[in-house]
Amino acid sequence: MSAVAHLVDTSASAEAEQTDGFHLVIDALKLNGIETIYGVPGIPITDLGRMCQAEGIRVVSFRHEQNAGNAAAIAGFLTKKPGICLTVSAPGFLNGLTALANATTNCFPMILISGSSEREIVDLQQGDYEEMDQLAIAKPLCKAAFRVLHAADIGIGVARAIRAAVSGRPGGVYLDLPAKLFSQVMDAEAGAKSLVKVIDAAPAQIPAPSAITRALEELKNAKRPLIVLGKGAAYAQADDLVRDLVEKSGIPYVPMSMAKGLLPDTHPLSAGAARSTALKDSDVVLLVGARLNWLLSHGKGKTWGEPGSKRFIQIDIEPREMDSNVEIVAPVVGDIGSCVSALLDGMAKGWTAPPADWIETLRTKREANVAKMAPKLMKNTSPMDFHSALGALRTVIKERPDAILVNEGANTLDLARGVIDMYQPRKRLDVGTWGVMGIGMGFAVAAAIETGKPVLAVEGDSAFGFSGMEVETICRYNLPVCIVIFNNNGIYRGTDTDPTGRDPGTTVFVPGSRYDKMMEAFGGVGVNVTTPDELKRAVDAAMDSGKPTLINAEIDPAAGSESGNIGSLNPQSVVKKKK
Ligand code: ADP
Ligand code: TPW
Ligand code: MG
Repeated sequence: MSAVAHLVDTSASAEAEQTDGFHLVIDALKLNGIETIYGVPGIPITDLGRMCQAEGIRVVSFRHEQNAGNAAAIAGFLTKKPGICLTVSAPGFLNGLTALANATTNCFPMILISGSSEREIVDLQQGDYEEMDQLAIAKPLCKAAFRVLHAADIGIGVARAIRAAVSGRPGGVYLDLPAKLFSQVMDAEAGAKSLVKVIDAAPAQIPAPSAITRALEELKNAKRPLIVLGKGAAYAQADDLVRDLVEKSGIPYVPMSMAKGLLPDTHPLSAGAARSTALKDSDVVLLVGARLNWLLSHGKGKTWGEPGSKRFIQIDIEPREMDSNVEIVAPVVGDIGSCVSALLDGMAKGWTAPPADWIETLRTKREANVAKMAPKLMKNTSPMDFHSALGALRTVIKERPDAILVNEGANTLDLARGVIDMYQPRKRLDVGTWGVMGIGMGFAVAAAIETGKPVLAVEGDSAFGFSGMEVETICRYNLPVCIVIFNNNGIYRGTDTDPTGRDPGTTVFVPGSRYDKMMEAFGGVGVNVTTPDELKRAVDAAMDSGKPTLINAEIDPAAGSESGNIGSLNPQSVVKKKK
């Protein structure tokens, strides 16, 4: 039997071979190189999952759709192919939708495929099982949304979803598949012909030569140029070109969080450890796959020094990103590989390295900052604080640069980002543009599945709670994931109290919780540690063995600060209420 022709009716009266919606969906996905699906089973997609598995697609079943969705999203980021999340209707769809919206916000290619209930009943609002107008709800939260009503359109529907997810600025796509579609039967040969193999799903977008000339002029006139690398640059997988751009231009760079490791953080031109000075004192800034959103203070304000002191050049595949916050004097619209390659061609015709005093200023600042931090990272005390614990993990990643670091929390996130150097591209996965909690276990599962590399998930105790049930998934699939919980007994700190004395404070958890026991419940390894040395030993053991491991790292409950590094965004009441 061919890959696309499945015998549905085996009775003697059957004349032609037939296929159905189930098989057509699977064949369409396989034809387009989809190898893995992340999801949660149930009506009407239980059989779809089973049949995908039988047909050789890897199906990773989660405990909650949001985590499956986050897995799909980060699979998309890591592979440049759309990550697929499969859910049931209404509640399952809604659970997956947060991840779809987050993927869209972060420019990760992902397709949320949800089963849905009968159109006739939904549209008359007659109360079907899990009734919901899912397409309408998904639309404002993703890049594109499609519904397929006829088996003969499945090929086109899947093709459109794939193209929409990965072409141009990548993002989330919703594909609505009503229950009735799956059992629709059609002639197998016609079905096979209806499938579409997407050719050149994310075509190169070549920048205009005039845009390149303009950008090079700006860079040549700069006295204190700076490159900012964003996660778009990491996504583009143009690693050698990006490295050449930095090294051949001699321009220092600052990596955004998920662009860390695109060049090693120890690179002589990295100004990561002198970030504030680099942003404030630079005069011309080349943004490569990084938006001037809140994470870059919208390109203005104190962060960027004197008003009018900056000229921005921006490389981005999305034309409308230009001038979104401040004027972009040299927009370079195209894919990062093509744009950087064109800049390098232009530079080859004549280029002078930036003034030495600028490089020296940043190097001095960087060395001073690194020296200031060093003693904090070496303390071997108990209870641990964030720095002493992170000092141990920094060494782990230095010794195992191919491991993938997943990171979420507040202090646990902000301090780990600064302390843990990354050495290879796309090894740091975190909360991204929204600063969303709950990505941890979904990202960890997909990182392990998609890359086969060991994963170290460094999680605030609160952050972990958003996806913690997936430790069962990690054990079930026996993934090489080591979770370290920075257990400071709460959100930001573990010291809050209820002024009335009635309840626990709103930001604290059960004191002395032992998250390691959760892992043991499912057959994984659980370890409780109280010193940086113990922590390092436990992580090394986990990574050597590849066994699912959860390490509960006891952190001083008083060590953190409110909202980590972004306390300035946290409104606080200044009004004292009279009793
Ligand atoms: P960061 O948070 O690291 O600063 P952002 O998510 O804000 O990064 O920005 C990523 C940018 O990269 C987006 O504007 C997106 O359009 C762009 N982008 C994504 N992929 C590519 C690509 N292949 N070529 C060019 N730009 C890209
Ligand atoms: C979906 C708000 C930001 S950070 C955080 C919360 C709840 C947890 C911080 O505590 P944690 O880290 O993880 O223990 P630490 O080291 O500082 O103690 N809901 C969502 N996303 C966000 N960002 C929040 C709530 C938040
Ligand atoms: Mg905490």
